[in-house]
Amino acid sequence: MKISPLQKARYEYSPKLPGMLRNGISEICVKEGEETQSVADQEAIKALFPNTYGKKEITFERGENTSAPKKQVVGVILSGGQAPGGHNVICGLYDALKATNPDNELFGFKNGPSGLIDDDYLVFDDKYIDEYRNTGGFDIIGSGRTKLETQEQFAIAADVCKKHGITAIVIIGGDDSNTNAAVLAEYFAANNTGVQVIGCPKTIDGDLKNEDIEISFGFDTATKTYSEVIGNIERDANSAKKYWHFIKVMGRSASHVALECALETQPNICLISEEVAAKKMSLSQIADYIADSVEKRAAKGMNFGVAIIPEGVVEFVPEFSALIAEINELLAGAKADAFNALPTWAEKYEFIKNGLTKESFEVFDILPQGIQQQLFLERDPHGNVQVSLIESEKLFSALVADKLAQRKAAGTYTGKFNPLHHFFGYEGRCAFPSNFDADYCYSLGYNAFMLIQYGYTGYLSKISNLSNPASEWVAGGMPITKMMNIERRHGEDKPVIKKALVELDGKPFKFFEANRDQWAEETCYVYPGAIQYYGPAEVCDLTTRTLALEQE
Ligand code: FBP
Repeated sequence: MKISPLQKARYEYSPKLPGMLRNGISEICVKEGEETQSVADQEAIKALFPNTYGKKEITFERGENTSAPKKQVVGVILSGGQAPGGHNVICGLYDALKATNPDNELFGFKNGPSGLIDDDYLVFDDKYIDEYRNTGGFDIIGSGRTKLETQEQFAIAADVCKKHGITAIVIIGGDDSNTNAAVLAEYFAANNTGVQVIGCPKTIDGDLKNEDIEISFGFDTATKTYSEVIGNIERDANSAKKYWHFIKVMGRSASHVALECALETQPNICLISEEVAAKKMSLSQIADYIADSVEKRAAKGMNFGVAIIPEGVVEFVPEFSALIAEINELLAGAKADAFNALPTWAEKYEFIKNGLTKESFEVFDILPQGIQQQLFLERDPHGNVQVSLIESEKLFSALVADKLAQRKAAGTYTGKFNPLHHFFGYEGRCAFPSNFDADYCYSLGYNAFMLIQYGYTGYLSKISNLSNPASEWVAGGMPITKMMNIERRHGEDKPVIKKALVELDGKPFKFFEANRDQWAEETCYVYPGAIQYYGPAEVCDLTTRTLALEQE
């Protein structure tokens, strides 16, 4: 395999561990803290997790390692969307496991959680691991979105573990995967399998965070990657002075990615879905808000700009959600066949007009035809509209163009508006991890093994104090049940890790809110440039603006 000079150089990078893990395995001791309670619905969660609920928070310290000597055979799984640093979690896990006992083994279950059920795995050795150190991607073993959640799957998992003598499973995933890790841990404990389960917090979306988990890994690198390109686009916009760039960024429902990119690059506009929902903004109001910036900038001779649109924003517009719900209903079951049989768009349009309520039809009618058709063509296997596929960057630029045409007709606007569209998502999920993610992930994996070695199960590997240098980071573990509450999902009450959305009273949003009016009218762009892997720590090891503001 041909490798790039950077990849070769990154093999040599030594990830930084938290100070208390640096003196070698023999000098890591454990300190137990308080017993924990779930963030809400304590009685219900306790009843569902009788064997793993209420355990103590733990931290590691320098001191004599008192863990029981035992051969460990650990299985690791990558779950869900890629996030930079996943390889380093596995490298850290492997290094701690081998440093503890060279006979310990690490199994990698392939292509996500299904690998455990299908008993599809590889066993890591030094040569294999060394090819993936400090690299992006999840190709070391592959990832997948199969959920481990049924009793049948758990029983098969227990058999697979028994067959290989597996003592622990590490699940590297987001909120859903770690919820399932907690359920699996409970099953293994209830059935006396002797298999422990540890989770590691992953997702570029940044929505797996709470008072214990400061940041999910991958968010730092992905947002730096998008910010680099957004900064480049800003500079291009400011050079050519003729385009408005509408840039959609990934992040599923939450707007953490969009907000972080805005804090890094100071664009003219950044929509925050959580604010759209809180203020119950309509599509028309959002379009007016952007058009105001276009108009004010045009009045100063600046017919260019940059707008960041979070991936999930349309779901947060109340009238749009109502429209989607009606469309799902309108095309439920056999009605979809009647609709599909109509030969022309004009006939389909009439069918829609007759099927929707007046309010929803009004919303439908202001959408550009391309988006209207997308709503009826792109359906998921259950027949529902796939909201994530809606090209909201094009939707908003079209709505803004309509607003500006009206203002032109009214004689209040005389500028030019040439929009261009971009979507940044997959570009950032497999970048070489920043030093922060390389260090954080390696530490999460190393720490996960220490949790295993000390006999813990149902815990999330926890590294905190992250806005300080790595030497001051704190390593430990938190019972996953502590992060859970009961939520209604698919018509059922389920114990889940609470998803973190952008907090409108949090410091990152407040900072953005205090500055955005100026950014909307003037050109205040910041050009972050490429991730720096070598050089002074204040350039190379800095984490996100979001985390820095949160910990101010
Ligand atoms: P995870 O929640 O699994 O980390 O994935 C996040 C994400 O990258 C979202 O930002 C995006 O909406 C989604 O995955 C895309 O999924 P897919 O890779 O299946 O297209």
